[in-house]
Amino acid sequence: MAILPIQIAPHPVLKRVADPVDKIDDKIRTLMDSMLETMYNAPGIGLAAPQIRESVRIMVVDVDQPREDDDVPPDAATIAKRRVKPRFFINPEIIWSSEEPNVYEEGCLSLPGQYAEVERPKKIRVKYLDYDGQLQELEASGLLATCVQHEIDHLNGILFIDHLSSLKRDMTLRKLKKWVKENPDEIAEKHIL
Ligand code: GNR
Ligand code: NI
Repeated sequence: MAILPIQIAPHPVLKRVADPVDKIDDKIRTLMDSMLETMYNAPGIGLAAPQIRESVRIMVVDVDQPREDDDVPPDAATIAKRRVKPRFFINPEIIWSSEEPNVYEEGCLSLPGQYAEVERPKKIRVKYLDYDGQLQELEASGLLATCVQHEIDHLNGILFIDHLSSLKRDMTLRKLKKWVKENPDEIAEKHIL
C-alpha cells in the first residue's frame, strides 16, 4: 500500500477513456488499497484510477467520512477514522438513471481549490465488480449518486468542468493555475503537475 501522487488537470491521462480490468488479481487489489489510502489522505470522498495516472476502470468511494476540525493538522489516528464505508468499483456501468435531476456543488482532487454546481441524474443504478471480483448492483441517491457519477466520468476522460459552459470551464482552469502557484507546499505533498 502506498500514498500515490494525484494528477492535476490539465493532463492527457485525465482525458483518456480508461481500459476495462480483465483479471482481478493481487496487483489490482494492491492498486485499489493504495487508491483508498490516497483518497483518505487527500482527503476526498472518491478517487478514480486515472487520477493516479493508471488508465484503468477502477474507482474507490467513501461518502460517509466524519466531518473534521479544519484548524488542526490531522494525525494518523484522525486519518484512520476517515475509513467508514469504503467501496471499490471495477468496470462500473450505469444501468439506469432517473429523469429527475439534482444539483450539487462539486470539487475534484485533480482541480484542487475549485468548486462548481453540476447537474446530474438524482438517482442511478450501477453494475460493477467488487474487491473480490463479485458482480454487484447498487442503487444510489444523494451524495453517493453524485460521487459515483463523478468517478465514472473520470474513467471516460470527463471532469466536472466539462459539464459547465466553456466560459466557466476556462475560468476555472485559469483559477486552478493561480491556486497551484499560491499553494506550492500542498502540491508538492499530494500532487503531480
Ligand atoms: O472529494 C471529492 N468531493 C466531491 C464533492 C462533490 C462531488 C464530487 C466529489 S469527488 C471529489 C474527489 C474526486 O476528485 N474524485 O474524483
Ligand atoms: Ni474528481
